[in-house]
Formats: sequence, C-alpha cells, structure tokens
Amino acid sequence: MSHPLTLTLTGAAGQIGYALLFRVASGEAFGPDTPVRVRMLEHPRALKAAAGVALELQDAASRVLLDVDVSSDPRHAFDGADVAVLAGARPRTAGMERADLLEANAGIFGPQGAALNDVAADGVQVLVVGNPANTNTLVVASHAPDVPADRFTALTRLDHNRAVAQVAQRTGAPVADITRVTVWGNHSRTQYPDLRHARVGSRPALDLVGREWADGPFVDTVAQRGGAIIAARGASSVASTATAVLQHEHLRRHDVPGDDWTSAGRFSDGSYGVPEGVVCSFPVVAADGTWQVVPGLDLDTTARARIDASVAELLDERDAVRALGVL
Ligand code: NAX
Repeated sequence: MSHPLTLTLTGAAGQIGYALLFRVASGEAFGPDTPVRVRMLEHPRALKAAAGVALELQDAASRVLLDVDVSSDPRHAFDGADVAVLAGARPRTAGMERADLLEANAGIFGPQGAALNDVAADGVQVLVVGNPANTNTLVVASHAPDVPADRFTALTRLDHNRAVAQVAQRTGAPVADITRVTVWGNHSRTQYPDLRHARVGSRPALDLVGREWADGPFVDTVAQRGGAIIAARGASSVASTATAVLQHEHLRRHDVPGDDWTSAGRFSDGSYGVPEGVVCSFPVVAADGTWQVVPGLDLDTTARARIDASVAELLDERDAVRALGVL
C-alpha cells in the first residue's frame, strides 16, 4: 500500500458526489493500492444527507477507504487535502440574474479558497466542477495566493468526452482511435469543440466527418449536450460527470498516452492569444501532475473567432466578479 491520500469533496451529498464517492471507494479513482481519506464538505442544510452517504460508504466495506468525515466547515474539510474536487455550487434558479449567480457562487468559492490556502496539503490539486466552473476556479484561486495557480483546474473533460463520442458515432470508429480533439474556452454554450487537429486512427478527422459537420452540427451538439441531457432525463449529467472527474484526475497523474491530449480549464499563460489570468479550456498534457498547454497548433479564422467569442464571455464573467469586489 502506498501513502494515504486525502480527498475533499464539496457538495458531497449532491448527485455528482453520490456517483463519484462509490467509485473512489472501489479504488477506481486513485488505484487499488492507494488508501484514501474522504472529507465531505456540505452546506449545513444537507449535512444530514451527507451523513447518510457516509453510512452507505461504510457499508461499501471498501479496502481503500481509511475514513470518511462530514463537515460544513471548510477549514475542517480541507485540512490536509491532497486533492479537492469542488462540486458544491449554487444552481441558477428561475428569475436569477447572472450577476446574482456569480455573487452567490463567489460567496461559496471565496471562503473555500481561503480555507484551502491555510489548511490543505502543500501539494494540493483543486478541480472545480460546480458551475460556472471556469469563473469559480478564478475565484477560489484568487483567495488562495499561496497555492500556485497551475494547481487549479476547471473540469472540461466531460465536454471533451462528448466531442470524442460524437466523432465515434459519426465515423463508426472506436473511441480509442480518436485523438487530438480539443475543447476551447468556457464550460458553457460558447465553448468551441475543435476537430481541426483531431485524428481518427492515422487520418485527419476532418477528412472523414466533413468540415461542414465539424463547424456546424458537431459544435452545437457538444455545446448543448448538457441541455439535451436535462431535457431527456429531467436532471443534469451526473454519472458521465463522475467519469470525467476520474479520467481528469487519472490523466493528470499519469499523463495522456501516446501523442494525444485532453482538455482542461486552466489559467491562461497567454497561449493562443488568450489573455493571462482567465481560466480557459485548452488542449493539455500533464507534466509532474500539472496541466501544460499543448503549444503550436494552427488556428484558422473560424477557430479564432469561436475561441475569441468564448474568451469574451470569460472576460465578461471575470469583470462581473471583479465588479462585485470578489477578486
Ligand atoms: P446537486 O444540486 O445535486 O448538488 C450540489 C450540492 O452542493 C448540494 O448537495 C448542495 O447542498 C451543495 N452545496 C451548496 N452550497 C454548498 C457549500 N457552500 N458548501 C458545500 N456544498 C454546498 O448538483 P450536482 O448534480 O451534484 O452538480 C454539482 C455541480 O456540478 C453543479 O454546479 C452543476 O452545474 C455542475 N456540473 C458541472 C459539469 C462540468 O462538466 N463542469 C457537468 C455536470 C454539472 O452540470
């Protein structure tokens, strides 16, 4: 058995928490030889439900779970965290303005960042799932000045998976053959799923799927997939999100195989003309447990315009939280 790892999950009584925690307990998240301490952070009103999930986790009789802790205090829950997955967020409700949504979430992610800064393990890695994920990442990181910015990421692996799955369906090729897909921008409807560098086996994906499809129905299907799931299921994506979280964490620690890459929201270092300081989804590979932007990809005018539109939304969100005095 290797050194125990501490995972803090926020929103742990929520749907994604419920889907994720049992896969952690089965050893799928960090491997069968890594003991895991789970620390669940919940809003006080959902503490009872979180305690119920903890009872069920006990009943999983997991060989990797060392203990499970439930709290509504971020300073307690993030204590010693090696990996923090932040799924607890305020959803948008009817009649809520965007500024209200950003403010409500800043009220959650700001204090969590301060707590992470003070009590998490030195090497803590933070993955933000709760929406608006990119801007919540910006807020949490801005309250944790002692944690290097490259340790904060926003989940866009689900969007990446949705894009890969669409190409597999259109071409009939196995998912394993589809590489070098990118999701750029915000985890929102403005995101740009990009097949310009994608391959199916050794062939350019565009040769097989056609540029018209890649620039039209494909982008719309991927960007609106979350809404399609809600319309069909009556609830948002849960199990596929948990899968994406596990893949994101696995690839971050073990790197992306071959000459492939994945997508993740990370602080821009100015790559591809994205202004520094916004959290944008890029093509990434992992090096020493952090995400590095894949350099040197050509962007034609269509790709450039799509990326710029999504980045403009990110800048808007950043300005809105700045105006609230949150950054
Ligand atoms: P749920 O509403 O089932 O769960 C959210 C949980 O967060 C609730 O149990 C709530 O009590 C808790 N919470 C609220 N405030 C909290 C606080 N201050 N501290 C700790 N916990 C708090 O939503 P679920 O389906 O689990 O989704 C969680 C988040 O993931 C949502 O924001 C959702 O929009 C987002 N998603 C992000 C995706 C991505 O790819 N980045 C895809 C799926 C999902 O839409």
